[in-house]
Amino acid sequence: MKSLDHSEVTIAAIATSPGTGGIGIIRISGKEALFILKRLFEPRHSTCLFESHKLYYGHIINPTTLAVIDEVLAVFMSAPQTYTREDVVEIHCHGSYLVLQEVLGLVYECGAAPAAAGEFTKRAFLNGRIDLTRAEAVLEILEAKTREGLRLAVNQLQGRLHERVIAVRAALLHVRAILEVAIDFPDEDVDILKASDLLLEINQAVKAPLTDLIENCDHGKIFKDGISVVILGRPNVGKSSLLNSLLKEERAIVTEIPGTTRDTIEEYLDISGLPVRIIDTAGIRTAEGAVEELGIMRSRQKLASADLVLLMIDGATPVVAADRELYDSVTGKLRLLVVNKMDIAPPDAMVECQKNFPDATIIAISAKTMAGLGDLERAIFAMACGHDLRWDTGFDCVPNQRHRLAFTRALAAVECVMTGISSGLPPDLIAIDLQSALDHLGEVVGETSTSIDELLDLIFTRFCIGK
Ligand SMILES: Nc1nc2c(ncn2[C@@H]2O[C@H](COP(=O)(O)OP(=O)(O)OP(=O)(O)O)[C@@H](O)[C@H]2O)c(=O)[nH]1
Ligand SMILES: [Mg+2]
Repeated sequence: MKSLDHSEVTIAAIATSPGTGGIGIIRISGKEALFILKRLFEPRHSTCLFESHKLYYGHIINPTTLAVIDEVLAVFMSAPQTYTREDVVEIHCHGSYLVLQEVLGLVYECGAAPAAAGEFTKRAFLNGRIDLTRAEAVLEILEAKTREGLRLAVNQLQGRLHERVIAVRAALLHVRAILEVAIDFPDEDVDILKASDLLLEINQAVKAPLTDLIENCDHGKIFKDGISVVILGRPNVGKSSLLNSLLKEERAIVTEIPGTTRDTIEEYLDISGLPVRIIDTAGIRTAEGAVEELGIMRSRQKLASADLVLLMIDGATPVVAADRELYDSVTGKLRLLVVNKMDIAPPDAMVECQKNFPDATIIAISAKTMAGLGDLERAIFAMACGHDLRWDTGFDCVPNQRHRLAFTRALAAVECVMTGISSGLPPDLIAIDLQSALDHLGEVVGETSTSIDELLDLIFTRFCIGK
């Protein structure tokens, strides 16, 4: 069978998230989009001309049975002013998932193929509407968990990263032009830059910005990926109360009975732009039953994958050996000792704690009155980020791991270029490393001489269907 070029196949998917909503949108992209719409859609006014980018009211009809499926708004958007740069149709149905499935089924029957994950955005890239960094930014916007993560993703979608890569590439192309002159006219006394000037230029226009981009990735990554924080402690110290207070909702059950929490409970928090997955766990003790034992096992599993552990003790009761043992059992992770119930703690509670945990960073709180929660959030942020709370991280863009790898490889090649120039290597040999640096930068934006099919699959399958 002849393999079809992507542009020959018209694709369709439900573009809104699964579940019931006010409206649900079916998106169709490709040459057949309008034809399919015309087969299924009965406009209210027979004069409907399907003008581009105009919304029309009407009904979706099953073309075989003529049954009315839904009352909808439909829009045809003519290429190239569309998300994919192909002809695009969107059908705005009622948000019942059943209705959407039925309409989508009819769309398929009329000739569309199911879209793969990320295929709309992939087409936008393949048709040259966006570069690869912007395509990835779409995914980052969908996945952003905090305002800061969103700000970074939007910056990337607006092309900040792309611009920076293009600037570095332009500088490298300039160096290549100089080398080519040297290759083409080896015996001529052409006016090319001195080696020292050339090295200076590469240092400023290529090496420094690449190093900067790699550092941005290392320091800013945490604002995109976030951290996982586990609340650990003996039963009844107030772990679930802390989770609720941080979330400002009664998420977990709180009682005075030790052993209340059996399963782990996970929620997301936004601490000044830092995405924090906070996990409440079952109190650690010798279990009184199979269910509690399983819960305690889960607590320990969560502990293994945590970045930071809040070891909680009850400030109203004396510190016991089990508290210290639990604290010591947490190794290789960031740790904070949280002393809870300060509202009913005796006056010497903190002195006692400091005596028992001289090595710990201690935060005193009351999950009940919310006292000290600001200090706790600041401490979590400072531990995770290595600096104090700031609303704006100051990054204009934060490359992802794929970009970082390409930048690191490009930087290594650039260093070879610099060594080559300073040691007077023949220009045609230097040009090989230079081309390699250019290729690695090309991978970032999606312009490379080598095949990038695998790379594209890797990137776009992380998307949801319909995007
Ligand atoms: N006075 C006071 N009581 C608190 C505070 N925090 C929690 N408590 C009480 O302590 C009891 C236990 O609270 P939980 O939040 O259920 O404790 P836990 O650590 O989740 O307990 P387990 O799930 O059993 O491990 C409840 O009666 C809470 O109301 C606090 O800061 N001050
Ligand atoms: Mg609990």
